Amino acid sequence: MARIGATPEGGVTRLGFSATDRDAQRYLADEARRSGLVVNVDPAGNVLMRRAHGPSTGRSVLFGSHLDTVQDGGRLDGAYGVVGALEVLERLDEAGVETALTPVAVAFSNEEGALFQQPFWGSLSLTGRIDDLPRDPRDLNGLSLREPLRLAGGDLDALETAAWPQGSIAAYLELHIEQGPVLERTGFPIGVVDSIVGRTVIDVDITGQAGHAGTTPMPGRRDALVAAGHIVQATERLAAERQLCRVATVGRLSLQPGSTNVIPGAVSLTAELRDGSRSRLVTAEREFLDEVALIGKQTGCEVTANPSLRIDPECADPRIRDIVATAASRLGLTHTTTPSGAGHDAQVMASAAPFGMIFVPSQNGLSHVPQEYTAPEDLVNGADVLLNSVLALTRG
Ligand code: HGY
Ligand code: MN
Ligand code: MN
Ligand code: MN
Repeated sequence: MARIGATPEGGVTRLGFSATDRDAQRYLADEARRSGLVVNVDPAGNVLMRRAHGPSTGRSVLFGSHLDTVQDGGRLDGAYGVVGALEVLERLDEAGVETALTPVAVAFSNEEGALFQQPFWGSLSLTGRIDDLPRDPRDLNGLSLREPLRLAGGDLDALETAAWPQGSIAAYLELHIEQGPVLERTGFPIGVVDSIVGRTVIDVDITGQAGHAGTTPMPGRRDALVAAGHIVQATERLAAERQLCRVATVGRLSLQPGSTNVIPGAVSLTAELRDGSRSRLVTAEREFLDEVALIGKQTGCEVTANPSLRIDPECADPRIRDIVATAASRLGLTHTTTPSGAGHDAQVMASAAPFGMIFVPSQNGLSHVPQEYTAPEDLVNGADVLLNSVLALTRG
């Protein structure tokens, strides 16, 4: 899988709904079919894999992750959980295991939101949260999602039919690299996730006055990038000094016209705030909006700030946490309880089903970079824990 979208630095660029992402989706589906599994792509572009013969009950246990990556990302974020899920389903099938609930492996579409800026596209659709999605999604270049989604086997006009009926999902499980340093530092091969951080993204547009960089005196300038600089610092302070949220990042910024001898007239940026508490996120957002308005006044720029994403923090289900911990113990693997600072489809699935997550160590805690690495032995351990957890959950 890591060959699809491989970068010279050893990482992967596989942006959601790009041609490369489609290649990965096709490769996955071909592998699953070769193993005798049944593959469907839903209207949101999610790939769903099932056994050809299964229980007649309508309730399912879903497990999987996402195949898309960030720009210049790693090989494992997302893909590990999807490949692991396919392997688990194949093992169940090869062994002829009979289950009470239906095991379904899933590759969610566009989890990262790197090209089409809506993250969790696939899981929000599958859980019926269409109101949280843009009506006419566009990528960073303004191109519509309609055609890329169709090429991926989806259908923008039928998006609401991607939703599963209430109560049809008995549980959701996700296997993922930790993406942080805790497991490696503490020496535990398995992390049992207890909670996932919440996230608010605010789109900020700043309009100043472009002009000649040589002739326009400093007093009275309305430099949109200077205003943006204040906003970047205010974002950092929000978490680092004021501790209103756990972390805060300006990850995207573009300016117009972008010439050495022209005063920047317009800037767009995103501020991303994360915390484990929903109410703290609400407060941090309000404080941020107040501060941004003040910076607009002080710099003479027109500033608009609109939240484009609000994803709640969520807690894993105690019963599923127990099942994962027991599976690890039986395999002779020590485990620790850990929160997730990264977002996951699991927290979106929380609105439809109880969820659990299994973490494996990330070397040097690195992720969203080409250096992302987990030792093969650790990857196998995680997949074994997933297999045994799915066995326990599908028993009913
Ligand atoms: O950004 C995140 O936390 C996740 O990797 N999508
Ligand atoms: Mn990621
Ligand atoms: Mn991920
Ligand atoms: Mn000139």
